Amino acid sequence: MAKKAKSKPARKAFRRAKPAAKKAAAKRSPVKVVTLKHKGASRGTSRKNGARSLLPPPSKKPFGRDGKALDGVRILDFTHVQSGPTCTQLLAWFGADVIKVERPGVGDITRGQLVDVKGADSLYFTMLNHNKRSITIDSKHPEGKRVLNELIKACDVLVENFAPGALDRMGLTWEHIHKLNPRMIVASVKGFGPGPYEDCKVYENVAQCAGGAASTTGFREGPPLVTGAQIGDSGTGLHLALGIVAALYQRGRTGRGQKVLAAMQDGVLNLCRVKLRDQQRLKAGPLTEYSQYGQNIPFGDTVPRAGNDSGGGQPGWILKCKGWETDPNAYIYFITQAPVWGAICDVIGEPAWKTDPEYATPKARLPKLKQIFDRIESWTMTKTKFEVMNICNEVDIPVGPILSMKEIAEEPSLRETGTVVEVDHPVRGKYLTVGNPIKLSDSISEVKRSPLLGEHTDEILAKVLGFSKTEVEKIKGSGALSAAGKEDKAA
Ligand code: CAO
Repeated sequence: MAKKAKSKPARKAFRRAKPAAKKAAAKRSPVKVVTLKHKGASRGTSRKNGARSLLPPPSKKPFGRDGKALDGVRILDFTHVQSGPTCTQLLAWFGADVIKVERPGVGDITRGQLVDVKGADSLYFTMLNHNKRSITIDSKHPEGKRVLNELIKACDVLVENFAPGALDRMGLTWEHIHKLNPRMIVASVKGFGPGPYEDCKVYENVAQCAGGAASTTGFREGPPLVTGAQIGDSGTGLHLALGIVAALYQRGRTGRGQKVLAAMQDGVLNLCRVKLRDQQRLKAGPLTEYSQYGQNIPFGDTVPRAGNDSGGGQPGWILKCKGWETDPNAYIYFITQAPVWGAICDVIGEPAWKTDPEYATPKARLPKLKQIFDRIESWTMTKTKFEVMNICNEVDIPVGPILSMKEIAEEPSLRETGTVVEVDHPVRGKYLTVGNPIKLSDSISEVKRSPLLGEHTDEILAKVLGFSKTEVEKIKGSGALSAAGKEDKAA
């Protein structure tokens, strides 16, 4: 767990502590609270005309035509299921050469999960493994280990999300990897960080529950709920990707790799940060922006589920729109943002509320939010969600239509930005996927189909590792690249 910021006297005591005591304290927690120095005081940041002097002169090539952000970075991708593959897919979209190592015969378990087209890789797999190359290696076979060692020497980053201890059981300990390649960054997703649960296997919903999302999601009177957004898996993959890019940047200065850990519980909690904020605010009294406050329902000693209340200081709720009786998504999220309260009153036909002291101020409105949203809903129910969207946006009222996955898949603007992309696959044919959600103006992402199992085995052995034809045949003959250790005729 992160160490609490020290109070002043405690900080003084820490400074006075003997070096050995300091070392021991630092060992207990990897998190160090440091005092930031003034910019000018730090070394190695000499700047000329505001730019780092070590940088090359700005490229003259047009934006988007000078390679990709992570060109030259090679990733040994030992990931499976969702969390790890999300991370390496992002790195591949930014230009890294991602070599996915898969178990011979079966590959990533998701290739065969939730299958919709017989004989083809599932959408579960294809949508998480774009822009990668695939090589099959039995990591427990002696020849397989030899190939892996060569890959470790040839790559910059190893990414894995095996169950705790699995990488070590393969013989790929940090010490082993670091000895072979001191520049290697070893990045892992695990369910939990160091502590009582560190040895547990974890899937998405376990992380949502352990990270505080489930206890704060749903309606107060109902059970905890998990969300459809994969904040445990994809959310942690995103955190890990940032850690890797930061480690690569640091390596540019230090020349050495490091371990990067993103624990799913930590990632979810980071995304639930506002709820830990509210936990502490409870000491100061009820959480007035939660609708249970307006309903005179007392608060307990922990953050309650807030239904569709907005997380910030601007009250919001999901309201019915025209057609809600038959369309499960004919709803809109409506925010009664204080600066546009006047516009809201005009739109819903309650102009007197603009000056009525019972409604005119956010404070006066707080205890009446249910009644106010009921009145707004009586207006939204006369319009479709898109009509509400158009009318409200004209006058700057923040609202959001509840879009179904069908509507998102068909939305032309998402196609134009490359956020929703149609990809062609040699076995399954055309399918839709989510492209890179992060847009860089000088590193344009193209979405390339996911690899077939072992599709690039020969290419990687020969071109990346430099094995001769004879050596490749020898490795294949050993059975290290094929299922159940049998000789591999066609990897
Ligand atoms: N060759 C030989 N063996 C291989 C191999 C290869 N190429 N790739 C994997 N294996 C082996 C592993 O070495 C491991 O063997 P041991 O148990 O003998 O060490 C075995 O396959 C199973 O790996 P695993 O334990 O990681 O997989 P699992 O299906 O049992 O568990 C999961 C899956 C996700 C629960 C677990 O990997 C995990 O907790 N990962 C960390 C958290 C995480 O990322 N969760 C998100 C998953 S997405 O919802």
